[in-house]
Amino acid sequence: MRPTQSMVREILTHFAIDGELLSLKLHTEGHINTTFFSTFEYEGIPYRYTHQRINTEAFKDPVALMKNICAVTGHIRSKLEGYSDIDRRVLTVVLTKSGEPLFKDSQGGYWRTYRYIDHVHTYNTIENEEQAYLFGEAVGTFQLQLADFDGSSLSDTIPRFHDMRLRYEQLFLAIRTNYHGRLAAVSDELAFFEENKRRGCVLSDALSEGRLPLRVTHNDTKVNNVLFSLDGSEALCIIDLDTVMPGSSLFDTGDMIRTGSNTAEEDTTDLDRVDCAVEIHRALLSGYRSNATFLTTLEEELLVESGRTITQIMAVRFLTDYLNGDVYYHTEREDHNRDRARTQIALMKAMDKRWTELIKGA
Ligand code: GN1
Ligand code: MG
Repeated sequence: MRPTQSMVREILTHFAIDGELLSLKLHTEGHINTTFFSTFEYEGIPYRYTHQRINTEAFKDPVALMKNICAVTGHIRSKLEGYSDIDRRVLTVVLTKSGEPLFKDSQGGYWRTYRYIDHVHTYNTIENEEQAYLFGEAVGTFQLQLADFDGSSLSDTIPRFHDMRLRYEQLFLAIRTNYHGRLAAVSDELAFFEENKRRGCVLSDALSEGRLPLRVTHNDTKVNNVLFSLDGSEALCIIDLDTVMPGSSLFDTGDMIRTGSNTAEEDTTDLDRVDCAVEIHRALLSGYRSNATFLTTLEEELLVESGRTITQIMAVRFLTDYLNGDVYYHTEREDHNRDRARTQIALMKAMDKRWTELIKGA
């Protein structure tokens, strides 16, 4: 159940925020957590905040999750000493009045607050090569900032999050259950997944066999999780740190390619608009490489493949949720998850059509 305005107003009184609440608004994007934006006035100046109720179906241990986030943002902050606009380059957690990163409400919901980073742009699709380069740079910067962070101190907020074998097991379970009777509507998609299963497991298998290094990665580097400066000259900050945990660098490049190179939005119903923009793809990778100076030969070799793999894993996850009756992702229409899955499949097909160009440009 979505919390009412008056519930949220009460919850906000438990955070260490000065001033008087001027406005509170529900944010409707984001597939997992419930998000509100607020403005408080203190000594005549407005200050904005982001408040989120953590989805505990997705994130079973919100306390461990916030411990990760506090540690990671602290580490990134230490790398940014000297920047005058440090608060625009890394998220700031606002603690509760008793000094905790989370407030537990009377119904058992877990809430957190961040300072809102203002005067920025976000995009659902990349518009040009300059933006793509900046996006790539930002993903590389994020990984570089965390290159010397001890990953063993982090909890897995969602275990085996990018493990394709697990995602296929979950799909097969949803097919066997067919609880919502939606199976007949997706036979083409399932045939496509069957054909692509083996190839889709390349990253997961290389990681579990120790051929790819385990790094500290973001795991949700979709384009609208990046804040760009208003003048368009910089990608300042990557937000949404819930899934920062040990993983492969290729999970991040993959989601960057999936969301950055697609010419259409993730959930378009007009599949003719879906394509993989070759020049944008090239710019994403060159921006990324300019900072990701640590890649092994195999990581380098699998960069282009990572875009295809992560597109596939999202396709599988969206379709699984469709079969399960839309229990994981927020949806706004009946076939929303099926449409999302179809878009991802269309993007994979577009990548395949352009594969030679993509490899050449990389
Ligand atoms: C979810 O939280 P949000 O909307 O940034 C999902 C990602 C998917 C994404 C697809 C915890 O991200 O894995 O890539 O939707 N996050 C989780 O848009 O499942
Ligand atoms: Mg997220």
